[in-house]
Amino acid sequence: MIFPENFVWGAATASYQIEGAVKEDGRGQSIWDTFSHSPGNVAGGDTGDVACDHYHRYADDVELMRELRLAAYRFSVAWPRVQPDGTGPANPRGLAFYDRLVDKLLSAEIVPYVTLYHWDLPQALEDRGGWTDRDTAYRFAEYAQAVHDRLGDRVHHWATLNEPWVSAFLGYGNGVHAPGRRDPGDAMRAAHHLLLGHGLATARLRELGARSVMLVVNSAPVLTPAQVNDPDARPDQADAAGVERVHALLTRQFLDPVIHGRYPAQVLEAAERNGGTGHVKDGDLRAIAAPIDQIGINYYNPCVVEASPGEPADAAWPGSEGVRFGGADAPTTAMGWPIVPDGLSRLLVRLSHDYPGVPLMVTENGAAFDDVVENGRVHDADRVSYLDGHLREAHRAIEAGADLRGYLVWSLLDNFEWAEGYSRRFGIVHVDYATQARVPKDSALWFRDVITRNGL
Ligand code: IFM
Repeated sequence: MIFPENFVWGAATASYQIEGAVKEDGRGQSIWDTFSHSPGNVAGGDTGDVACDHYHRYADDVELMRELRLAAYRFSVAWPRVQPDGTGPANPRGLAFYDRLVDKLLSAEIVPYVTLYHWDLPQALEDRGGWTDRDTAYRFAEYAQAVHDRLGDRVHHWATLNEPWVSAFLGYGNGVHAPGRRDPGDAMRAAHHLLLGHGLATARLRELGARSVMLVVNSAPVLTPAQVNDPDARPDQADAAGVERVHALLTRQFLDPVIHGRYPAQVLEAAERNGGTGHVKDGDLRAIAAPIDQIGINYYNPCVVEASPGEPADAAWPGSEGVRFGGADAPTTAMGWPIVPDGLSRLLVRLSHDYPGVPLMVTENGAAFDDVVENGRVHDADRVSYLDGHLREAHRAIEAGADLRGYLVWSLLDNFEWAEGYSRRFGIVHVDYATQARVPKDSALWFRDVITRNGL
């Protein structure tokens, strides 16, 4: 099973999850510093203060990437390193870290894919309303320019936001993520302002000459329990309407405005029921629809729903009244997420149908398992099997016509898994947090061979 020529193979990480060094070189405070230091928010009271100490160990980490033959590395820039208070002149010492990282990657012949926002909003902006404040979108475009001004001569692949659904609905809806706010109307407003920030930043990056810009969404096929194991199962009318509504809330809420310049009816209805649509101003949808070059897809598991009359909306899903979210009849990862590899092909095929002409890239896919180090090795057969299954489905989607350009595994390193702290390990490289020793797991060696063969 061989992938197309020039298929991009790599791994992904994010700033707050791996960097540590939260007080170094003038970095300001982010919402995740505040949130993780507030008792009760993160398992075990873990914080990103040290994480994988990548800020100091980046050169060795890039050497490891070279040994694993990665062709691409997707990392994020911490906004509070660049603008400690979220506005104003760029902090050259903060940018210098990414300068060094990019140079090191290029010397290892690894193509940098830079994500501008992977959830570490400067706390100073949150104090002014965060993503519920329209001004944050304009500040984001300015920040994007500051990063491009410093790295744009060497970085050609840009992602604006990582998973705006998570930022909006876990950050402002159910409060499981920073900043920990819980208001459905705030969540809907945050989602719109994130999109506006994406559109403004995209236009700015293009003016500055960026070659490729994408938006990265967390997406999933929305399925009834019966459809999980039987793609041909036909849901009844109520279930089918629930499935399409949740698909609109999860995926179309972001991709329809960006690609088609309009919100789906189900999203407008959800906004109407939760504070209205007054935050959507004239011209916003035109700005949001600034052309992009690729859609980044982060896929882990399907979203399983069925109609349940009278069910109130889930706090993370304004507009989901009458729908119950459930599990699937499938094995699970250490996150409790069902393992359904063909969810990936079903998703990619649908997205290529709904957004024709826009290439896709799997910007995250991977799994947490309870790994153990034995005699200096980690035999993570469960992760190898997860990755193998999903790559087969990625290939199947390509054969079915999806324009899939690459696959980035989540994650290069075990890291700070947000509200789960360090209790969940997603890396293909094991990190001993006491010594910071890195041990490539069997999955890393397996992935290196996949890259070398350009296939399975
Ligand atoms: O760790 C996260 C990442 O930051 C965003 N996508 C999902 C991963 C696993 O939960």
